[in-house]
Amino acid sequence: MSEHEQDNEENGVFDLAVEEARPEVKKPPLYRVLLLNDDYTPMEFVVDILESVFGMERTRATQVMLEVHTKGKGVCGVYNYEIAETKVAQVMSIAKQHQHPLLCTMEES
Ligand code: TYC
Repeated sequence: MSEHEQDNEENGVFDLAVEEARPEVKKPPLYRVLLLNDDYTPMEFVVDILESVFGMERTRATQVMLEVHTKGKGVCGVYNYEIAETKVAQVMSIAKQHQHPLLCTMEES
């Protein structure tokens, strides 16, 4: 054993590989907010929701509503967790107030 190693052992010091602290670069996950189709919620009501909750222009809101109507579901927007959760809660609350069965969900994108 070298003199140096002996010294280290006596001092309770060992050679350790130390990794440089890397800057935190992880992006927060994003979530798609989805509207689901049903047979009862009026088209006009869905368009109003897309305008008021998701800030869409009427033409875009109408396109998205028709996509949900024909394909079964559609994306209203992509947000961080907190904002997505808030949008879902807002849609569900307004739909409930008006007694429409409209469903809104979120999924990681
Ligand atoms: N399918 C509904 C109707 O014919 C319209 C509708 C569109 C409902 C989108 C829900 O997320 C929805 N009145």
